[in-house]
Amino acid sequence: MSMKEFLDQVAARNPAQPEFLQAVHEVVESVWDIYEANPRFKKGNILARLVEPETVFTFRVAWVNDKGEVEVNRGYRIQFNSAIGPYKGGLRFHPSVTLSILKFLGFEQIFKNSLTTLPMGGGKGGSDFNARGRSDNEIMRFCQAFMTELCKYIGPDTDVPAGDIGVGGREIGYMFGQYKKIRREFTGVLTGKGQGWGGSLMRPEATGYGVVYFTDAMLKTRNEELAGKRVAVSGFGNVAWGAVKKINELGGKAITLSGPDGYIYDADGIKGEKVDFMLEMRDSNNDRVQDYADKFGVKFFPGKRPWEQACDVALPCATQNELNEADALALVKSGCKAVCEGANMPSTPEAVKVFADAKLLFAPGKASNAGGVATSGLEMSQNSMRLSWSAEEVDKRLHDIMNRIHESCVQHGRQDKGYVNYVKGANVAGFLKVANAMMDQGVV
Ligand code: NDP
Ligand code: 2IT
Repeated sequence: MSMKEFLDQVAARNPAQPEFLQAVHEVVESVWDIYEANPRFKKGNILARLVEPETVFTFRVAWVNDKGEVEVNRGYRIQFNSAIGPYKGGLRFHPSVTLSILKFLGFEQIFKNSLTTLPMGGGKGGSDFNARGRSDNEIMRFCQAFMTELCKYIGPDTDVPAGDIGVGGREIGYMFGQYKKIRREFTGVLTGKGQGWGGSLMRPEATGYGVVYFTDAMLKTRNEELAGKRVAVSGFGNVAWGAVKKINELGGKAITLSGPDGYIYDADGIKGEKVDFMLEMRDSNNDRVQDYADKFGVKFFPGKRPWEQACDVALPCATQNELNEADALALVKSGCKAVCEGANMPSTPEAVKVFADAKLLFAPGKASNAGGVATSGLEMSQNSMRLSWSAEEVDKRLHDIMNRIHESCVQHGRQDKGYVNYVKGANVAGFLKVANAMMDQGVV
């Protein structure tokens, strides 16, 4: 069977799942030559097994809002692959959530988790719940209703969810409380917990810090560093916040943030109290980045994306497909040297091609944003040992893991004249470990 035939078959089996098919295409294109060259993998029909989730749960989430009305949302948990460890991956609460989006995220998570070097399988879940304008009580009741069903399928050695868009420390707290009440056990069943009750220090910062460590490692391959660089950041949530903090620490300057309403440009750099204000914006459930412009008197560009600003480095940290071909061309034209994905699949396939053709440094999210789930893995270790490490200890491990992921990408993605194709490198390195584990475990 040719690669095209294989991909056509996957498309036919998964109609109306464009994001999932996009993620599958990228991985299959990267690993097809290795698959073809390895009769063992072909005999085991590894790729066909990999694209089929082990289990998919969907469930009704019914709850009562503050007006006394009954609302109904749909909940999901995709348990994609457990070849190298218990399912692990975040929960996303956003009105755009569909089965396709969660399957793409769960599929990406398999290879990302493999790259971290920690024993975690791939999973993802969430709901089409819209947090905009909700009271704290409504969020609590929704989280409780969601966990009342989810708690049947997860456990510290089975499946360990965490946060993603719309799910942060507050939501994890409400869900953990409900899990504990129903299951009568205090275990590390969720990560991203509060620091007084089993959460790891540095988990909130970890994804953004990891993205910046990875960016710095990429720049060093070309004898450059982050210090002194102008960095365009998108999003204003958890990942963007951690990235901006670390950009400042390494001497770079973060110049943009974005939301569904547009983007802000801050020529002085987003630093000091402005970084703390990002947390306020995120917790306000307001969905606006314009508040930043109003408060600090900087320019706001409604309905636009930050990629039109000249920058040295771009970190897309909001959501999937937020950077298209035209954006990529604009970045290349303005002299951008590195694009490092903080979000999952923020660049469209056409944008990725522009970056590859221009041979600029481009890191796919499954490698560069793996610091979040890696630190979740460190939280699981601390929970199992019933002790907690210092912030320095966790940060050091995170930094080491990001450097090792970078090395794996270089090892498997090195091409002509020293150019490193990080997409290929990440996919091949992530795939090999999982495929070999699946072969060892037989046809299951
Ligand atoms: P947050 O909820 O903290 O922030 C997400 C940001 O993206 C918000 O600014 C949000 O605005 C915006 N956003 C979400 N959906 C859309 C949309 N459809 N159009 C435009 N903007 C949108 O989430 P995180 O920072 O945790 O996640 C950001 C990205 O990073 C996601 O792709 C996530 O999968 C990825 N990621 C997260 C990790 C983590 O540890 N949290 C780890 C690795 C990757 P709003 O919600 O107001 O629309
Ligand atoms: O996309 C991701 O890697 C996450 N949202 C983090 C998952 C986790 O289990 O910490």
